[in-house]
Amino acid sequence: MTTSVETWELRARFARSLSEMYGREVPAYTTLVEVSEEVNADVLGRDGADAERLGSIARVTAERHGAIRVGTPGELAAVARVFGALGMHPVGFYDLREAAASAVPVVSTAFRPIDAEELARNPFRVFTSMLTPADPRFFDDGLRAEVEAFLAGRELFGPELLALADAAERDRGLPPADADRFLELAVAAFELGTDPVDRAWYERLERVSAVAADIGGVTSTHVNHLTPRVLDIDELYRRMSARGVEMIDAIQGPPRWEGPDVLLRQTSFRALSEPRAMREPDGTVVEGALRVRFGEVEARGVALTRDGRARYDALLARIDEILAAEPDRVRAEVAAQVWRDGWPRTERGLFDEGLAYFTLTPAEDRPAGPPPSPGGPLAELLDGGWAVATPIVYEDFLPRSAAGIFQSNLSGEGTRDRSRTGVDYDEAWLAGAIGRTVHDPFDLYGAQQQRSLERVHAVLGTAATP
Ligand code: OOG
Ligand code: NI
Repeated sequence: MTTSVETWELRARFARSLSEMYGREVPAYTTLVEVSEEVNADVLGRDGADAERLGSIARVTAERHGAIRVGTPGELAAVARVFGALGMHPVGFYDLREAAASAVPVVSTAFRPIDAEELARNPFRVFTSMLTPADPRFFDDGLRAEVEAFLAGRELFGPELLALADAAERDRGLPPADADRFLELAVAAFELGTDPVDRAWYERLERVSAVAADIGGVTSTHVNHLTPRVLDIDELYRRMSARGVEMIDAIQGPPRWEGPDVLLRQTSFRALSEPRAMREPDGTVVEGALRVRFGEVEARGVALTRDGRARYDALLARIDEILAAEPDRVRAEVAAQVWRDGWPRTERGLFDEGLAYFTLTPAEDRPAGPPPSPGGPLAELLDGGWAVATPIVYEDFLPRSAAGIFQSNLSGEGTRDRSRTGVDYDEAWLAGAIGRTVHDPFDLYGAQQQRSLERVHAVLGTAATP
């Protein structure tokens, strides 16, 4: 029997091939990756081991997330099979219809590895959105029927790709030749399409929403951005701007401040205009141009608990309130002030208040002999040097930031009929549509922390306090 290419290796190779393809096709992405690597090297030189607190430099350098958009539950189920082959599982449910001010008629999830070990091997993740043509705020009955008919007539992932994907998921890997073929087909499925775009149809959808046109106006899907991870996003923003790349006007997510970085900070630059074959109403095919692929970069912080997340949301709301009342103030400054008032300044503070997740490990240089009070509080183990807490990095996305990223890359506002009520979608609906468990991100982080804590108690011979 030939040794098979294991799931994690398929994922790592897929991420690398996708990155190569994207770099060939979108040169600005290559610049972004170069500048990110420069910044990461500088931060490592400046901060030493601290720079690797939230992931080794090897992981951070290789780390990417991508984003794709599909049209139907069936397409979402198919893409889940492709990602399943790569050890990427649906995590979280995001409703961007509400989060965005412009028309963004999609609901989303993220496909990613869920085990700490798998994440450490390669954390590649893909933010995946599905169009909601059944939502009457965006689509009237006539247009909905046309969109659905158009989507029913296309095939994003062919039978050979899906058969290989199923085999890879079942066997947790593929024989080398099948692995090559699978990766070739999988990467090709996410390249920009070459079929001529029906201009009139595309433009009709664009009037509803540029996202609707990007999804339902063409016959294939494509990666619309691929995001490297950077250790100092403010510095990256400055360097990209200095190179003449026009960035969106802000960094999404938490502000820069002196305390621990939480969750996720992101920024992007506008989609570039790319040549695309267009079919005119009279049937002739001409060269046109579309702006659909853009660049984004992110910095990741510690994962927050439900309480931490509630505080995060409340503080963001507070920033908005202050800015609404005092519109002349600078957002970044207001935000930093609100952060100083609202968060503990140290990781330990986050831990003690139950706001963030940590991995606990027995300290290597712990005192000899058993800890003083074996049933005592965990804080004692940390204070006495028995155990150490390392932050768990946030592996997911933020709906408001995602909406900002979508929005900053749309050509127009689109339209929406606010007098109508939306259709409900939720995590359970998503799970049913794709026939897979949709994992709750909080549960995943919580279980990781809990397992690490149990190990600490087992090693130290201590007991968990209720
Ligand atoms: C996805 C936008 C969301 C992020 O990083 O928050 C996203 C899209 O534009 O399809 O990728
Ligand atoms: Ni993104």
